[in-house]
Amino acid sequence: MKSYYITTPIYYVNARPHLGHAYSTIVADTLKRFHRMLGEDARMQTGTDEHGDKIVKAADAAGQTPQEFVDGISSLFRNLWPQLNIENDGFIRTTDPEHKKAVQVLLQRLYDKGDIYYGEYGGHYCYGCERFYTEKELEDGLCPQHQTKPEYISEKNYFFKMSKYQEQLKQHILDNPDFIRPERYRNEVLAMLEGGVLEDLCISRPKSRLTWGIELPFDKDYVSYVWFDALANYITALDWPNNENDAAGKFQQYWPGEHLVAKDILKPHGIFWPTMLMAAGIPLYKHLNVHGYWLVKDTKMSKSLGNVVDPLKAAEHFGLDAFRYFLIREMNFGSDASYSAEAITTRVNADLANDLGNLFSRVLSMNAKYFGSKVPALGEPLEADDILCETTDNGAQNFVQLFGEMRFSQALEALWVPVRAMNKYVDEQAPWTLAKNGETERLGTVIRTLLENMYKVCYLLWPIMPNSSATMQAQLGRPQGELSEAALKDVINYRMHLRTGLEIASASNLFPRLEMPKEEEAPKPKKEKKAKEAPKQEAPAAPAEGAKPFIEFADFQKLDLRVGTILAAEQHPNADKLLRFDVDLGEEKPRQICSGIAAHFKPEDLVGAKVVVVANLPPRKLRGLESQGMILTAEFGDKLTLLTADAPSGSTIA
Ligand code: ME8
Repeated sequence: MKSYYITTPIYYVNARPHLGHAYSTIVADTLKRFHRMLGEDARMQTGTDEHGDKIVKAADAAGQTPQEFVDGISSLFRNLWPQLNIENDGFIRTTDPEHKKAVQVLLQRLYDKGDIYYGEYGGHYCYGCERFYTEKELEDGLCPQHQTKPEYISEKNYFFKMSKYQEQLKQHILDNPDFIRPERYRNEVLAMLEGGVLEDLCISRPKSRLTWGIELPFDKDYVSYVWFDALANYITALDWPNNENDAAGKFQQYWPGEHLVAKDILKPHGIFWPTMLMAAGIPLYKHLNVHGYWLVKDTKMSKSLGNVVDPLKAAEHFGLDAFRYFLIREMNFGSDASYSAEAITTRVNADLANDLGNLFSRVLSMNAKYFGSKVPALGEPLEADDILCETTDNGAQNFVQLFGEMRFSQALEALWVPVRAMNKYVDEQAPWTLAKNGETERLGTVIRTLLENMYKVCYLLWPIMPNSSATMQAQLGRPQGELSEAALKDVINYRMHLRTGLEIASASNLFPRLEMPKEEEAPKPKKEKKAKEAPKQEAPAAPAEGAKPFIEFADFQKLDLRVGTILAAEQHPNADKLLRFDVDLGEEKPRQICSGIAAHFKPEDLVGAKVVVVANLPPRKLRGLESQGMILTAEFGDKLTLLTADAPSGSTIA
């Protein structure tokens, strides 16, 4: 039997789980279920990342020991997943003794091979990010993520020779175009690999500074860097290294697997982890699947901004399956998406209450009225019946293909083509008229055709809405049996699945309409608050007619203008006027910027251009994509040129 292994990030235990964590974990669960539906031996893995400075600080703040603290929060994650109907097969904690031993084996293997060396390092250390920053990467001397002043630390540490594997990794990505997907993230990683020699990775922290970590097996004065420890979970959870060469063990059975992460942790997964695997002589993962952020009012939902949504409360409020459906349908995998009570209400009412729920409810109650809830026989089909069946067959096939390509939103869209076609078919065939005219055989054929097509759709919805799918299948008199490749092929390829004469449900009310919420009061992001508190200054009158008013020098100084290199450019997927760019501003990750200049430039002509960017505008969503800055242009009549500067990425303009 083919096997399939899907992992989520292991989450930090410095705060409670939120919707972002729930999204990744629900996607992993739907993928596992989808692959079970394909008849594969599918396994899903999640867990918690419990070492490092961040955790020690959070434990201190809570007045607990690190161990007490991590035990408490880790169990919040562990207990949440079943409540969201997530069936993870494993839950790993990086404080598990087996994991610690395995990480030590990995460290020792790299050390013995000569891929770990001892050296001196000085840098600006941000405790929030748990990493060193170079001078260039800081913004006004502050950490770009946390806006706090990092501490300058110079110390001796151990380094992993990441640069040694740079070329090999680049070649692997070039040879395997979907190794990192969607493509924009592959391009980001390639840009990092092509942008100069990789810095070797500092993989230790001296115990004088931090003891909450896994001790290096070759130096008792140091603990492992949290990322080195965390990434290894993907194989230690399969009992590596104990079963490395055991064909019957979990490692051989499931590795290499599939990883699922958001774009925030692209670099550790796209660069650190594959080079670590290369050094250890372990095959690389199959794919790194990268999704975007859930935004609340155009700002990333994150614990540090205090604008998080509690997934359990949302699931309780909207209904668990409706909530799962919304998350999978609403986010275009790879891009950002917006979460709000309005968005979920609109989506659930349209797709579930109106389209799917209404279809089940009206067809089952007509069947009850006209046939005493017994499945009617199929008579001679007419062209309209064949067209409907073809539409459903195509929708089912497209769904399976798109879902397998991680295009979840499009997959569900494809499945809703038959759902809508069925509602239209009811309206056009007007069973009530057939009943009135006594055309019982034709009436039976219409109802039976509908019931059969409804069965196909609800069977396929199981990975996303397991409970509702099972209920709908049972309502049609065919409770879900064993999942297998043959069963799925049968559902997709055959048109008759129900039993004539069998008594089935007489009503269905799975997805009640939701009340549109009153003006939603989401907590305001802290950043926004800060900006509002800044005192307003009246500017003097305009210098000349038609020109803008004078501004204070202090206002000008607030602008963070920087040189950025365009690494990638493409048409915005949802707007003709916009282009989407990845721009290197000398930061850890390139920024995504959307700009309304599509009418003036071809995206491919702009790659490599060094442009001027306003870097401190708050991120804003433009037609579904977050734009993290603005590219400056000069306008004359209807001509537009880009403002460019011949200086390295990240250079400040003053
Ligand atoms: O980074 N939208 O843990 P973490 C979508 N321990 N997904 C989101 C999200 C959002 N707004 N916010 C968080 C770590 N996530 C490390 C990982 S793995 C070896 C170590 C999800 O608790 C998303 O999956 O900060 C993201 O990658 C992850 O939570 C980060 O979780």
